[in-house]
Amino acid sequence: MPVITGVCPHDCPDTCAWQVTIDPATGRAVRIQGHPHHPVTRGRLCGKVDRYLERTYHPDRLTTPLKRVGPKGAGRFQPIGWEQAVREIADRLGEIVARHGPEAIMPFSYAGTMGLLQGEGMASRFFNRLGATRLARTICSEAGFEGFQYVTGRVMGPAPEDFAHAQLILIWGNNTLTSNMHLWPFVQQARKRGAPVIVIDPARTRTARIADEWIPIRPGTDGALALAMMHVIIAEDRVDHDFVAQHTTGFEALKARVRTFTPAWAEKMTGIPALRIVRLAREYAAARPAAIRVNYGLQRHGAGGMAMRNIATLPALVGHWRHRGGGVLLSASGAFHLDKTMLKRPDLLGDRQPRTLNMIRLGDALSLDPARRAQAYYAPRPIDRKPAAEDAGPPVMALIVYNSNPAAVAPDQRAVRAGLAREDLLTVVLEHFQTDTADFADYLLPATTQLEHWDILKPYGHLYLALNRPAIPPVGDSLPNSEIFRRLARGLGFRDDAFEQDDVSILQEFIEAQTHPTLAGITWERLLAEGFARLDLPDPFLPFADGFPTPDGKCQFYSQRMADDGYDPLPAWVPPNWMIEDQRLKTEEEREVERSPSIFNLQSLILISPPAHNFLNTTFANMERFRRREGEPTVWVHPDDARARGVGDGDAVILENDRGPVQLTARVTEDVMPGVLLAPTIWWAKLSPDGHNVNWLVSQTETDMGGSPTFYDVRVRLRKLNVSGKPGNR
Ligand SMILES: Nc1nc2c(c(=O)[nH]1)N[C@H]1C(S)=C(S)[C@@H](COP(=O)(O)OP(=O)(O)OC[C@H]3O[C@@H](n4cnc5c(=O)[nH]c(N)nc54)[C@H](O)[C@@H]3O)O[C@H]1N2
Ligand SMILES: Nc1nc2c(c(=O)[nH]1)N[C@H]1C(S)=C(S)[C@@H](COP(=O)(O)OP(=O)(O)OC[C@H]3O[C@@H](n4cnc5c(=O)[nH]c(N)nc54)[C@H](O)[C@@H]3O)O[C@H]1N2
Ligand code: SF4
Ligand SMILES: [Mo]
Repeated sequence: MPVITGVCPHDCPDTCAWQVTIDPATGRAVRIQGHPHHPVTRGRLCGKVDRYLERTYHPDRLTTPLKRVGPKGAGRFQPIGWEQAVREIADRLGEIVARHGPEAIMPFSYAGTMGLLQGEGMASRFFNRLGATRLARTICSEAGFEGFQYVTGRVMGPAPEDFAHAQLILIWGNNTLTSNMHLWPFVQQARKRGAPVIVIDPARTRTARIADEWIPIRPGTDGALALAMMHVIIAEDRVDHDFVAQHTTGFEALKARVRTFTPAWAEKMTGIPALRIVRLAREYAAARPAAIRVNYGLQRHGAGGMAMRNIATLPALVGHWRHRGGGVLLSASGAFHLDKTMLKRPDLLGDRQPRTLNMIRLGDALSLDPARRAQAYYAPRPIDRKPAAEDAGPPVMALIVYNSNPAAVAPDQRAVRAGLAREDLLTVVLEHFQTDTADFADYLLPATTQLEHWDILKPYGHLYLALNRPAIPPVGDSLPNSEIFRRLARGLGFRDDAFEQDDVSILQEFIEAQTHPTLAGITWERLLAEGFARLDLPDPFLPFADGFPTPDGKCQFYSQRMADDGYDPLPAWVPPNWMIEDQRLKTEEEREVERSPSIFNLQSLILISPPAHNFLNTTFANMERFRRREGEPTVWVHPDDARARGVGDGDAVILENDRGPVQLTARVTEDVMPGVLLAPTIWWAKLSPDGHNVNWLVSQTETDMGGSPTFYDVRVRLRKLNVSGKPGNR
């Protein structure tokens, strides 16, 4: 039976290569497995993508273009043909451009597929040609990314395979077994050679449970831990002076800066005993080397950028970048020097400079109030300014959603849905399934899955570029995103060659257009023959052993760029928003308790909502099999916090703040720190008990860097759902 090589499209660091077996008699895919020769995949897919065939052939798959028949948001549609759908959408977009200008059209997308073509390839060509509003894609990683690259110049780290050579592994804000499982075999190899594995996390995750040690930390305080570690390393002179002298800038200023950040001080911030911090710093400095796997969990806080900045500073101080496996891995993406110009065709913009709106403020962006629209502008640094209301530009009159599910994943769901419910907003959604967002579509267009289209994937957790070949023809009348945008372009009368090229020739030309030496050996022919190829980098890859791609070639203990952008140029302590709010809330709550002393404990808790093991963001959460494995929308509550509120294990509870409420089931457990709630997510709202998921509780507040969301910096009150089943206990 024919076997086709492809690659997982999902937003996951592992970017696994796969093999799909086709039954020649029926043309159907009958088997999917991890590619046995891919050095990171090593023959295994995760439990979700093991079932990718089930997802592709799912009876709920969208197979024909649909047009809304019911009221907005009701999710009632009737089938129409492609020709009619494209004509009607193009006509309406044309009218909007004529009346309001092209900026009234807004794309909304993220990483449903990370494919370069089906992601932002053809879509960018289309929106550039239109001159539509640009989207700042900030929902996941920008805060940490910015914080990291201020220090090192580019975001790269040790290859996952090289973790096997570390003498100490810190898993810092990452649930590896859930969200990066292909790193684990290498962690285990290091462990067999004697390296301890320490997990730093507010929760005893499944990764923390099988590690050697779990160090609980209060959410958003990692920056304080890193500062105190630097304090100990410098005070006890455990510094690699040779590396510091050759490859860093600002050591004396750093030394002065961290003097007051003692372990005793950090204990008060983080909740980690001072003695443990001292020991951690010593163990860290002594390892030759230590590998830190840091991920995006700890930067979804108000000060997430600075926290990452501080952590990224650590390895240079002790010279770990010199050694195989040493350093910090946040993302490998900086190792890929891909030139995407021919893919995205920015030239199609001409000299137009459309506004850029921040995706995490979709609620504000869709508002008809210009003052709120101005708040949606992307202005990520202190030196950037949001415009005045009168300069906010036209209201968004058309939203085109692909590769994303904002009616479940974006902050401030009440605002998002108020926008999506606007009768005067044209919403077009390209999807596989009728998601929460799809319910709000005027036109719902069926897209192909990775089994049905061509693409190229750039991973962010390892060094292998990969080609995806289609294994089966499109299911039903579905089309690749690339083809949908091509047809919309033609419908709008765009005659540019950019919309005439087919997928294979775009990808081939893209590969042939690359000029960076690390891509030299990666030819189209080779990708066709082998499926994936390692960047032409030395093995071991020591990204910063001989210097840093910063303006002065050095690791920035002191960063002039940070100063220029309006930040503290040195590692600094910036508290998370919940800590800043604490004081204000405390007094408010005390007043409320005085007014009504019988009231149940109002003291608010910090909510974090990291990825559920069996979902990938909201993808897979509509499949019965995975929902059964997850159980139901749950919140982990420490026994002390549960007892104070009369909450028992398995009770229905309500979380609320200015934005909620959200109903969940309590899991009373010591696996989460006191004062912290953990709700694994992202559940579909319409498949949740009260039609709300946790993103009803999250605000549109932006992080200190990158304009990212503060998903894990959320103050909520917890109470038991009363017996009548109605929220409320007052
Ligand atoms: N199965 C599965 N895999 C996924 C995803 C998924 O939804 N499901 N999502 C994918 C995506 S889009 C991404 S961005 C990555 C996400 O990858 P990560 O951001 O690494 O997500 P997690 O692995 O859940 O790790 C986050 C951990 O951070 C902890 N945490 C929260 N706040 C803090 C804090 O302030 N400090 C510290 N030290 N820890 C904190 C949480 O308890 C959690 O255990 O995973 C990808 N992989
Ligand atoms: N509370 C809370 N909220 C979060 C997070 C959290 O940890 N907690 N995590 C945040 C993070 S890290 C991220 S990255 C975002 C993720 O947000 P999104 O990127 O929106 O991720 P998904 O919810 O998986 O939605 C992707 C959608 O794209 C569709 N899709 C997949 N492939 C294709 C394709 O080829 N064509 C088309 N047209 N559609 C396709 C899928 O069916 C799916 O519905 O969510 C964020 N939201
Ligand atoms: S979701 Fe991640 S672990 Fe699962 S198959 Fe895809 S790349 Fe691999
Ligand atoms: Mo993400």
